Amino acid sequence: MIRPQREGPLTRELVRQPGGFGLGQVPSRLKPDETVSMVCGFCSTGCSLDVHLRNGVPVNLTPTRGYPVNLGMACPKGWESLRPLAADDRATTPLWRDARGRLQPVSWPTAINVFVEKMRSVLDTHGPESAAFLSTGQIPTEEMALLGALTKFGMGMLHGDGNTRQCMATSVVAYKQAFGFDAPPYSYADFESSDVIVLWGSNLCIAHPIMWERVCMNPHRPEIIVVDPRTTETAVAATQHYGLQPKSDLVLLYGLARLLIERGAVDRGFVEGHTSGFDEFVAHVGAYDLDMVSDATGLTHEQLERFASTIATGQRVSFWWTMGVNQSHQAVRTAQAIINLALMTGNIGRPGTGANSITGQCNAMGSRLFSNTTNLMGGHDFADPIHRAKVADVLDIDEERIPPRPSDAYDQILDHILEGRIKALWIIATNSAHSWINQHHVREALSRLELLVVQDMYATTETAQLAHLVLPAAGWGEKEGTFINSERRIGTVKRVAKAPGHALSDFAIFRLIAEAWGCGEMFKRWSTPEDVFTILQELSSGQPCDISGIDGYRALDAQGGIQWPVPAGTAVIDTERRLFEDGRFFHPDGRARFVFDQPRPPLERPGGQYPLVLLTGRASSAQWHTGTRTGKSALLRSLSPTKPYVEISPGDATKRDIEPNDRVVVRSARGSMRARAFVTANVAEGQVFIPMHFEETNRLSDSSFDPHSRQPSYKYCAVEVSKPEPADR
Ligand SMILES: Nc1nc2c(c(=O)[nH]1)N[C@H]1C(S)=C(S)[C@@H](COP(=O)(O)OP(=O)(O)OC[C@H]3O[C@@H](n4cnc5c(=O)[nH]c(N)nc54)[C@H](O)[C@@H]3O)O[C@H]1N2
Ligand SMILES: Nc1nc2c(c(=O)[nH]1)N[C@H]1C(S)=C(S)[C@@H](COP(=O)(O)OP(=O)(O)OC[C@H]3O[C@@H](n4cnc5c(=O)[nH]c(N)nc54)[C@H](O)[C@@H]3O)O[C@H]1N2
Ligand code: SF4
Ligand SMILES: [Mo]
Repeated sequence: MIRPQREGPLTRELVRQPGGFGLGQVPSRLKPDETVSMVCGFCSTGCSLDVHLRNGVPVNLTPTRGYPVNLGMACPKGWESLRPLAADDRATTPLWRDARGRLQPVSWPTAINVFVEKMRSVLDTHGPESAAFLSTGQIPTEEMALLGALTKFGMGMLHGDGNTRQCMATSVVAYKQAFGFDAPPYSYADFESSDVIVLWGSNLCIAHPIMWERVCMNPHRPEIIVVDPRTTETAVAATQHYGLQPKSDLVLLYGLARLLIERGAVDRGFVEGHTSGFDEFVAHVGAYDLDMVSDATGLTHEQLERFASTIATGQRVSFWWTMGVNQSHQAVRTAQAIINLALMTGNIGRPGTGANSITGQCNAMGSRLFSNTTNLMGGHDFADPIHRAKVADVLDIDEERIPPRPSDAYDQILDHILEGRIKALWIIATNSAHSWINQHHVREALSRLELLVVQDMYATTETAQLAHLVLPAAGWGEKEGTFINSERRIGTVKRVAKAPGHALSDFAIFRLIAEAWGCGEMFKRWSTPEDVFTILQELSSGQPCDISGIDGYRALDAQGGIQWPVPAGTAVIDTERRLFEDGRFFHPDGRARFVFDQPRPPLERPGGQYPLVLLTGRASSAQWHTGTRTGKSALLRSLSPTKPYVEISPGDATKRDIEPNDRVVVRSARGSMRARAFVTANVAEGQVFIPMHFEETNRLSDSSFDPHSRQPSYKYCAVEVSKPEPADR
């Protein structure tokens, strides 16, 4: 039996008020019949939603009219945002796995006590590398920052990463090396002012439907080019679709660069004035002639010529990329090859241009800047003594508390667990046992832990079901803070509903743990999310992501969100801003760099037993990742298939005697899953597609990573599809 030992004032307050008022959570300042605007908690578009209260309870919501992002629109997930809060399987009390292996309700003081006792025992016995955390791009920045500071500076952990590794790590590294800082340069207004829009590995219609609406508002009759091996919803709506061979993007990009050079489409003035490494790049792409590029990509000479000439003749060309680029074995160099096209043609820093990485989760950008995982909070560098001194000074902590190196990456954390070096893991707001690549690997790792803590809105997620300790968390709408969207816009989220049962905001949970750990003093300034926002402003000062000039949450609400940077003293803050209008980048010499490399083949090639390439990704605008939230809405469920299926081309189906809707088995060298055959010409012969929303999908995927970003290559592995054999039935 574990008894509460450390009961500080916060814990005592919690015992008095189980709902958690006062625990760093600003008590609701709302009027009972108010309408409250706040940023959506699903994707990185960052739409604003108006939540309507009646008698203090949210009854409905509508998209905010005049908000500069969504202009009165929302996608199905946004409209249904309140539904997941009321689900039956919300985690309402902490759960601890008893001696018989069952998760049993325990009180908060007991849960916190177990957490501190076990975590401390692991760290004391085995050192700072023996416990780690995995966090998320889906909680407010203030919560992420508190978690990152608590674990690394308070508890003395060295390693912590997040699901943004699965998603944005590639863009972070690509931008840092090319621009000198992780800085997506655009504003959504650029969707409306381009005359050529290139969507690379991005299914905007499904994954960012409101950004697609912005594309549709473009009055310049733009050429819309989609580069995707599949004929996606976005490809169908485009004016040009290039259905290249999967993972041949890098060769295609170098081939396009060569064609543009040959046509004299280089903006010499821009290249000479603002970049470095162009001559070397020209020499590098010389080898990528039409025959070679056509062989590698499967595109004809005519297609390649047309693609290049559309870019060459465009006045305002914008390049946008998402997971078709970031989730690859050579993702960083591919993203940089896109950046190179924008730089060499001078398509950056002007309206309607840019090398623009579209973010995934609602607050992935907050995580990139402030989670204290890969970067020291505020876009700083753990290895830089000046940065460590600055952060220590702002936070008023001993510099020795800041580790001199960044955390290991997600996959390395899992490897360390398998090697027995990491013994305790704290997972917050991510569902690794569904979403991580190669499920055998992650499930094996999680089963070896002495302590697995899962902090989630639901106790029913695949990952929570494996936990020793489940901490029940409030969700979007039940707490306060800020999110940063794809175009660097900071907006607020608010508490319009009370979390069910004893669930607490992540912020309150982190504060309780800080107090019980004995480092509450370190966080005395961190008592409300808005207090933390002020600290983050101070930390950001002087950085490219400087937000010290924002006058608190009130200013964010008054202005329809504010894009970073906003240095102190900024007199007028424009609603839409893009970076690099002065041609100055963040490297010390002010120049952007051409970065390039030799293309490499993927780790696993189709052939023999597994002749097909498996692509994975999003399937509908109504489904969010592992479905823990969207699966709770009957409306959203009715808008998307709920049973596993595999998209297969008519030719491949015929070869295998597979009819539409047949039951099939999909196998890879890792494992297998059952599915229905969806026979469609939208996938090319030799390729199949399975949505990531099914738990089984990552049983097939292969542990392959980009070497620079360590982002998983989710969109390429070898499989076979067949009718079930007697043994499968
Ligand atoms: N409805 C909905 N919206 C979402 C999400 C969701 O779960 N549901 N998730 C959000 C998140 S976190 C993210 S990261 C984004 C992801 O947004 P997207 O990246 O747009 O979505 P995906 O479907 O993962 O991948 C995009 C495309 O990459 C293509 N692709 C695969 N391999 C290659 C290749 O080798 N080359 C090229 N050029 N393309 C390739 C796939 O066919 C797919 O159509 O969506 C966000 N929005
Ligand atoms: N095969 C394949 N796999 C993929 C991808 C792919 O394209 N193909 N895409 C990858 C990408 S880009 C991403 S981003 C990941 C996403 O992978 P995950 O992060 O694992 O997916 P989610 O379902 O969004 O999980 C978020 C979890 O947080 C919980 N949650 C929500 N809000 C809160 C909160 O406020 N507090 C707490 N404590 N919990 C909360 C939810 O209930 C849910 O369990 O998947 C990756 N996996
Ligand atoms: S597009 Fe994204 S941010 Fe907008 S309503 Fe839909 S899920 Fe929310
Ligand atoms: Mo993502």
